[in-house]
Amino acid sequence: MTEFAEEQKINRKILYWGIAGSGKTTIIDTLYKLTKEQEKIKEHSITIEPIGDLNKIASASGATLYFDRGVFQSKKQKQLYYHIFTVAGQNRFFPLREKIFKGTDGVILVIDSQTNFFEDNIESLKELKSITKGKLIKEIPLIIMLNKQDLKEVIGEEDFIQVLKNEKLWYDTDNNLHVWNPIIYKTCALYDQQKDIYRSFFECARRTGIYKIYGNGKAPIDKDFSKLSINDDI
Ligand SMILES: Nc1nc2c(ncn2[C@@H]2O[C@H](COP(=O)(O)OP(=O)(O)O)[C@@H](O)[C@H]2O)c(=O)[nH]1
Ligand SMILES: [Mg+2]
Repeated sequence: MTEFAEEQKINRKILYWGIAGSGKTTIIDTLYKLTKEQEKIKEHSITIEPIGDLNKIASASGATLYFDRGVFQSKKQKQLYYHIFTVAGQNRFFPLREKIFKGTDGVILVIDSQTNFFEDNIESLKELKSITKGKLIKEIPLIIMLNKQDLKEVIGEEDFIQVLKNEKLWYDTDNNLHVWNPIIYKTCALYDQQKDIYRSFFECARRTGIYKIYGNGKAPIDKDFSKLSINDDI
């Protein structure tokens, strides 16, 4: 019986990637609180709930040591679980990031929007690109959070689209992958001022579902699925 139930489980892995201090741990803390409390966020009803507590391994300074991990269950499809990880952003943790990346179905890139971190963010994106070996967007949906938008001197959406274009992660309208261009959210992760924390997770989760169900693990391009609501699936 238990075994049967086990077999039915669908697991999806979503990874928050970005430089140290960009806000990844804060984001999953806020996501955890929002989904635990099941508050209504503007137009959204929450479709996941946390299972157990978050696992966070931090150094004395509060920086993530190794990674953070949380498990969330879909409320509509009880057999569907999201395993959410964050990486430790410091350079020395590169081998660990490579390991944690394995099996990832969707990536949320967390940008520290403060202008003085512009180059560091690009380096982090380049590292992600090298680990994913050409699979970003094509096989692994990518969502961008321009985080810390509550601060002054922050980069805007257009600045980051240019970065994505330079990295060949932004398709023109004549390419049928363009519907899967990364969605860019301007976020704040701090719980009391949170902005688009659930929404950015939701869109990544939705895209991982669409890639699996309609694209056989790839971005479906024969039909425009990008606006398709798979609310029932997440
Ligand atoms: N002002 C502001 N601070 C943030 C935001 N997100 C995270 N922080 C702060 O940035 C610092 C680093 O955040 P943390 O989540 O530990 O970053 P991580 O290394 O990516 O996990 C902490 O002091 C957070 O409170 C945000 O959206 N706005
Ligand atoms: Mg952290």
